[in-house]
Order: sequence, then structure tokens, then C-alpha cells
Amino acid sequence: MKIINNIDSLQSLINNYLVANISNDISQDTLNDSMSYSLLAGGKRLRPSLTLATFQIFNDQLSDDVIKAACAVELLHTYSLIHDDLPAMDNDDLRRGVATNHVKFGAGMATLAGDGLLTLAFQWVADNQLDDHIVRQLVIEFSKAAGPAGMVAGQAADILGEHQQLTINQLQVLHSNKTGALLRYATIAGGIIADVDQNTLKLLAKFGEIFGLAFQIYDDLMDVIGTTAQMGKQVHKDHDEHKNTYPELLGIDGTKKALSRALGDAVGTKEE
Ligand code: GRG
Repeated sequence: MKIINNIDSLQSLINNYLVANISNDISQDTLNDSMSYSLLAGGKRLRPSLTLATFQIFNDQLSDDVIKAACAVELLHTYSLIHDDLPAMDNDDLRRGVATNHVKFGAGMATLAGDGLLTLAFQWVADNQLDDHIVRQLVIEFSKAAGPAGMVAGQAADILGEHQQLTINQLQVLHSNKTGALLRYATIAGGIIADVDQNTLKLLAKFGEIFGLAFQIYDDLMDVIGTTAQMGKQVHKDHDEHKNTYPELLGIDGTKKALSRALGDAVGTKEE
């Protein structure tokens, strides 16, 4: 089988898999519409692309089971976006260039669509032909990254931080949980599925962490200086909140320098 190293081809592969399979495991029509609406609304498919790209460093057999396990992280990511947009959280009207899930389906159905995507994500990681020891390791790392030791903890810190000025170190911890943990998982998942040794996995984890930091700095920077990259982001806020961001703490030039440092570190990832 040919190695797919072009990001557009990986995105198409992932999109095709999601379109063909998302409805298979959903037994209620409106829930299916709501879950599919957000999942198929677009998005860069960064996380599953990272998994598949990493996997292909070690193995070129991109089977349907590998793609299914990789796509699970996109289900979970979409759940986090739906819940983050809810009135009780960020209260956003637009996501991925279209109305947010709760604007289209109501807050109750949007909550359930998120719940459904979160649960289905673990089903896709476990319900496949991959070896049991691989599935076990994926489930452990996936739950650590997405749960109360990772993304959910980061979101909790974010909500609390809206009312205070964070230091750069606090901001870094918040982001490494809120967004970094899932990007780290997406990177190591490719190595886990390819059954690489522990040292290689450590190296992948290190790359994933630095890449996650660079991603967040870039996202914050684009919030301030971006144009098209930010289309479809939030427009509606009905509460006066304080957002902690890199540009606010470091200024635009300081943020650009931090980004270039992080990207350099990611490219130069090596064993200590
Ligand atoms: C609700 C438990 C819970 C967590 C939500 C990830 C998250 C935590 C909230 C998203 C808010 C946000 C905009 C964070 C900034 C970084 C980020 C995750 C951006 C969105 O990811 P992209 O750029 O989005 O990969 P697409 O749409 O391309 O998939």
C-alpha cells in the first residue's frame, strides 16, 4: 500500500471515512442529524491526520481498522467543540463557519450530540481488529488525555481563569491540558497502533507536547492578527469575561518569537 504523506490526501481519507461511517452506530434520527452536523461541518482534521502521519512513519498498511481508531479522536474533538460552544460555557454562535450545534438543534440536543460523540469515540478505538494490547494502551492514553487529568481539567481551569489574570506559566499549564493533551495523544496514538517501542513512544510524546504548545500560540496569535483562518469563530458573548491569551501576556512580537521557538523545538525533537 502507498504511503500518503500529503495532508490534503489524509484529510480526504478521514472525511470519506467519517461520512461513510458516522451514522452506522446512531439509532435516533435527530441525534444522528445533530452529531453528523457538527462532525461533517468541516474542520482541518488535524488530530487524526497527526495519528495517521505518525503511524505511517513505521507502517504503510493503512487499513480500515487503523483509520477507524485514528478517526475516534476527531469524534472526541468535535464533542469538545460542541460542549465548549454551549450557552453555559463559551456561548458561541458560529463554529466551523456554520451555526453552532445548540443554535441549530437546541442546547439539550447539542449536549446529547456531544455525549454521543464522546462515547462513540471510545467505541471506535475499541471495536476493531487491532491487537488487544494496542487497544488497551490506546484507551488508557485516550482517557487520560481527554478526561479529568487532561482536557476536562484544562477547560475547568479556563472557566475559572476567566475571572483572573493568569501568569504565563499558568496559561501554559491550562493549554497543555485543554488542547495539548489531545494533540499529544493524537501523535502517540500513531506510534501505539504501529506497536513501536517505549523509547520511540517517549520521543513522539515529546514532539506532540511541543507541537501542541506551538498550535495554541498560533491559535491565539491568529485570534488577534488572523483573517480568513479565523472565519467562523465566535461572534456572540453575553457575559463580560476576561480571556487569557499569549498576545495579551507577551505582546504580538513576543508571541511570534515564542511561536518560532516552539516550532524550532518541535522540529528538533530528540532524546535527552
Ligand atoms: C468542553 C470538556 C470540554 C472541553 C473543550 C478544546 C476545547 C476544550 C475547547 C475549544 C475552544 C478553543 C477554540 C480552543 C482553542 C484551540 C482549539 C482546540 C481550536 C479548535 O481546534 P482546530 O483548530 O479546529 O483543530 P477544527 O475545526 O479545524 O477541527
